[in-house]
Amino acid sequence: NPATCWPRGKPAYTTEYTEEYDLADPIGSFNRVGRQILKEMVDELPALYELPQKEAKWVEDSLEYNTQGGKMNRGLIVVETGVAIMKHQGREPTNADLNRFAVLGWAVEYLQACMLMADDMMDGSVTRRGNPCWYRLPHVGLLNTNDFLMVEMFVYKILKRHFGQERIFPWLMDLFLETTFQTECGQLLDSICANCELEELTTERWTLIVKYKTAFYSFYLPVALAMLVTGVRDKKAFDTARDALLLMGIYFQAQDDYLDAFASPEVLGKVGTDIQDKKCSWLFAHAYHEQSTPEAIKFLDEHYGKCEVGSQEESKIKEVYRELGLQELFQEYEEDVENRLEDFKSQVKAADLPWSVFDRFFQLIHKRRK
Ligand code: DMA
Ligand code: MG
Ligand code: MG
Ligand code: MG
Repeated sequence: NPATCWPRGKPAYTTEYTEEYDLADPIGSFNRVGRQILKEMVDELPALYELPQKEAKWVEDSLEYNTQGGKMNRGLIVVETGVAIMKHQGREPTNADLNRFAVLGWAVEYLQACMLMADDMMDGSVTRRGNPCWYRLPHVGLLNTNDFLMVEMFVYKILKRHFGQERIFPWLMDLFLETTFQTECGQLLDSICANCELEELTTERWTLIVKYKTAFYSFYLPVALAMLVTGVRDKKAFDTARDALLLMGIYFQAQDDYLDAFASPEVLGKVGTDIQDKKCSWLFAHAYHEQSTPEAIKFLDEHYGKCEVGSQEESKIKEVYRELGLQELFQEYEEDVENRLEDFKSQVKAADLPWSVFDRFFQLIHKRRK
């Protein structure tokens, strides 16, 4: 590209993968690619962008802090799905294939990191992955805004470096841009709840919020990437995969909402803020609309979104959730999702996709405790 080929150095492409990607050590191998990508991204900052050492180090620290140390479910799924699709096609993935799946997995992890950095600031959260949120560190503060924008751009740097010379590059770009926008729409729907009447925080609104803020980027994106890069081109296959994955993604956020109230912060790595933030959570929407009693509504009207984290009122709201039988209702919902997912089996097979991908993804999250 004549417009971006700087005089001070050209964009570098990584086309060869010399390190062995060992599928017997999926996490170790995936992490190794993560280290390589982080290094590639940081190393070119002084030459290409004239960043002095101090600033390059800042970016390195931010990437280190925000992109590493998660469960990496989304990233690992890209690799697993890529392998499963190639085998389904009767092909054996090469070492380069495996490394490239992992690179796309890391692009998803970077997108996730940027979304979480922005989310924690908007939600007023205190901890993430067992550490203080990045924006909470005294030397970071509002600089977090630039840091998460940079992490977002690193998604495209990863794509350009590793896929920039391939025909599917514009499709990968488009998928990431589209998914990012969907997530931002979801975050808007989620954040505007603070300005809504409790009456408006319904289970329908909840479904819309979580489909956009979570399901597309966490579930459809990793699988769609693996499909694109293994040569799947059938629109029907993408439509079918999307339907099944959105169901799982919506369930995943229901779990996140449930754990926000009922999991211990030590296990979860974060302190729940949904009650203080007046979120349209799965628990609240069901408590206020589906399972409500006049007493519960009265208490929620008085205190929901108005009490502090760790306050007596917050504990009482969780008590109300319990009394309304929401823990039991959640278990019913879980079973319902499991059954509805089974219904997709024939469609997925008809679309010539390996069912194992969907099954595995579901097993990974089903009844999770963190
Ligand atoms: C997460 O919603 C959505 C995005 C796009 C990060 P959330 O605020 O419930 O997530 P968490 O509980 O991890 O802060
Ligand atoms: Mg949050
Ligand atoms: Mg949020
Ligand atoms: Mg949450």
